[in-house]
Amino acid sequence: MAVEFPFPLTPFPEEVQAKIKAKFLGFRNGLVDVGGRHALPAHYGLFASKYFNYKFQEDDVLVMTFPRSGTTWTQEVVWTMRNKLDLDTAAAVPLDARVPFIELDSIIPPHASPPTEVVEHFRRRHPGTNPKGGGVYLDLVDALGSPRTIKTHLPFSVLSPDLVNSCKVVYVARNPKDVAVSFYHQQRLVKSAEYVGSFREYILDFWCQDHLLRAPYWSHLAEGWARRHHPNVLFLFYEDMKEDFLRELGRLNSFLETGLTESQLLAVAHHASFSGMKSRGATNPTAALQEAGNFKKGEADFIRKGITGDWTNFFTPDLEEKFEEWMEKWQPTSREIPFKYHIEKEM
Ligand code: PPS
Repeated sequence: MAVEFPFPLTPFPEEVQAKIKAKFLGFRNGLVDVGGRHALPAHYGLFASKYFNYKFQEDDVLVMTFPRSGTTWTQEVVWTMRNKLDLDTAAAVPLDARVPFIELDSIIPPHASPPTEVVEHFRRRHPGTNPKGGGVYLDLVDALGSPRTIKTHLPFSVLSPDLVNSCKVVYVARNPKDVAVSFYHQQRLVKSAEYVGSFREYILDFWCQDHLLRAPYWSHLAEGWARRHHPNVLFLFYEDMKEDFLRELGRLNSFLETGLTESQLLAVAHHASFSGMKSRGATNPTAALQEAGNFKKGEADFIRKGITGDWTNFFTPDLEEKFEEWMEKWQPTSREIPFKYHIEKEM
């Protein structure tokens, strides 16, 4: 029996909605606050209970992140490791079909359409059902053969309370300054958000106010960090993966029980290198979204720079000061999580 979704969905106050709608052209209906833990487009309400009640399988692995924290990279790594380095399939099938994004139905705006092949796939499985309300991406997850690897940006609290006892979760965190820069570029790029303001406005009016898709950053991180010692959770840092990819692949190998040899891990590292992933053309991770016209032309690539410390190229001293004030507000989590903002030597 379905359990009632435990959080209120509250639209942001009118003046905040007006500010959001003026600068994020994709959020035509504004954003709703989900119990102070997460902000999503209004039509998330259609799916909240489905996600909360979704039963994961014992051999599922969920890649969970706040956006722009290394999700795509980790999806590629985990899929490749769990599929015995099947690079032929990796080359032929886009990552978003191999590792579906479970809540994408609640992000694609009601005025836009999911890629045709995703809708057709749904129609074949559910003749006569309306794909709009049915959850075409949720259905991609349902249709996936075992062992499934699944992407989510949802925090733990809005998924099944029993999640960590049902399957494994790889939680990836990245320092908030690089996330802010990367998210700024991504929110300009994706038409579902279509941010049209400056970086300055983005930081002052949206990020530091937590008036942002998926905000608050720190509550998401706090939920992941609190579960880091659970045997079914592996908490990774993007910066550690940049610093010593093989070491982190070793940790994944133990956690996922994939039993790969040293030379196989080297092959995974090669396959999931930044340059490899950026250049994979038609099979790149976001091929379907790109083909469906979901990306705005003239913006930075989805797989952009892939470095630590790019924030220093965007933050002026006064923006940094405001950002630090925002970090203070989110103590103790913002002090507890030991982020690196620069790394000596990137791989
Ligand atoms: S999303 O939109 O939330 O799914 O984005 P996400 O995949 O979490 O994060 C995107 C950032 O990760 C970088 N990236 C990588 N870094 C290192 N190595 C590899 N292989 C790699 N693949 C993606 C990507 O470039 C984004 O960071 P920025 O700083 O914007 O370059």
